[in-house]
Amino acid sequence: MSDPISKGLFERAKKLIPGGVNSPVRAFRSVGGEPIFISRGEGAYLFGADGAKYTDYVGSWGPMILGHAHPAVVGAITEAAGRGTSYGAPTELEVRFAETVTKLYPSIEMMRAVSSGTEATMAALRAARGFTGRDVIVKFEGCYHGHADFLLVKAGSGAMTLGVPDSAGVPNGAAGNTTTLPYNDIPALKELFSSRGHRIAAVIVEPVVGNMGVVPPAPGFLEELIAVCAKSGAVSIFDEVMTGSRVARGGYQARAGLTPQMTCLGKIIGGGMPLAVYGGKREIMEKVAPLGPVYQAGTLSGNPVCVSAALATIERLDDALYAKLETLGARLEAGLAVQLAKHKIEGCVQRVGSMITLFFGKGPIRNFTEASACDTKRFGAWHRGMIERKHYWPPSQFEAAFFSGTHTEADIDATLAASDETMATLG
Ligand code: KE4
Repeated sequence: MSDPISKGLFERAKKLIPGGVNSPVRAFRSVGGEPIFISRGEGAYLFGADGAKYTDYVGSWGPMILGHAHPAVVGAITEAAGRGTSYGAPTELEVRFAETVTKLYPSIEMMRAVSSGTEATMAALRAARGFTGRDVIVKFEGCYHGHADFLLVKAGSGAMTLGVPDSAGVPNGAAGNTTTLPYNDIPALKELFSSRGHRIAAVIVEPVVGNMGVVPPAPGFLEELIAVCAKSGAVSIFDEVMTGSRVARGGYQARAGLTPQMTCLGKIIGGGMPLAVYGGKREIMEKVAPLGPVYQAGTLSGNPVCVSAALATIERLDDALYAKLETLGARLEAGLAVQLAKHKIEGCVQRVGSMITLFFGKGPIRNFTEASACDTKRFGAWHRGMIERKHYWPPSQFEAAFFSGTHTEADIDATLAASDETMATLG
């Protein structure tokens, strides 16, 4: 349950902000709780408005891989802000940022900075459509790529039909060129491309899904996706907004040795500031204005404060960090799996690096249909128990949890102890 101060703030917020929050998942609606209002973060911890200390596994939904308020990142922001927060003109910082990102992600030959993951995927798909001259885009059920109209689409009656809006306010026309397939379904992908590949502008995919909970790619799925795109002239787009520099310094593409034609980045790559990236093959990106006919723009794109935070973050993404995150992740994953067996609870734990999900459903979870079968009520009860014990887990069964380089084995063990106590109450 939330604290009296959060309750009071929530009542005030709900009067002026839809649901009292500036992004829906923060409202705790899917876990039957009320949001904790946070006053500050420090390393692995968040502090509620009432001063209560929580071990944090949301990490601002992924960006905080170095922990909250990292001194070097805060220092870089402060120093940059002192020189002015935005000029609306090119800077040396943006050149360094582009050189750093393209070195980290060699598949990105040319890139553009934007201010959110939504902007990055929206612009990448527009560039792909402009490059191919085609309209149809393909996404996968359970993957989320931001809230652009044509991405808020649920699967049509069959994979062969075009999408229908998955949100009010999205006109049929906007959804009509989006086809949705089941994630990890290679036959469905091949069938779609054999019949309609010539009309497909791009396929966008979370290379490891975080947005239905953590679902890794099946062996060969991403390789096949890249191959059918190359064969048909469609553009393969890895949405690495979440996985980028999370599962490996160079993202999942580095971890798996894959080369998509375009990549979208956000969260960590922006140092936890409103900074994201889209980019890829030079021949595609040269279609983007002012060089080419695909328009895309942004008042604050690449501003010096955000870029300074990003560079301070990226330069600290070293091998020791990822080795520590792997050790902590393996400890957390094993501990949770043992508890499910001990308490005879149907569930599974799925993890790639330092993104992890505890599913209350029979595993393995390979797609949205299987994720949707999970017991969200039981997840809600477990989540409330964790919040009561001051472990701030993402408030949705269909999200990934994250931890940082500032988390310790003692933090993980304390979280496991809280989970063990909570599972004992689930009945
Ligand atoms: P933003 O527009 O929220 O910066 O990024 C959209 C986006 C794009 N692609 C992927 C793979 C993403 O995970 C996201 C955003 N992730 C969610 C968490 N599942 C952000 C949290 C929120 O919506 O408040």
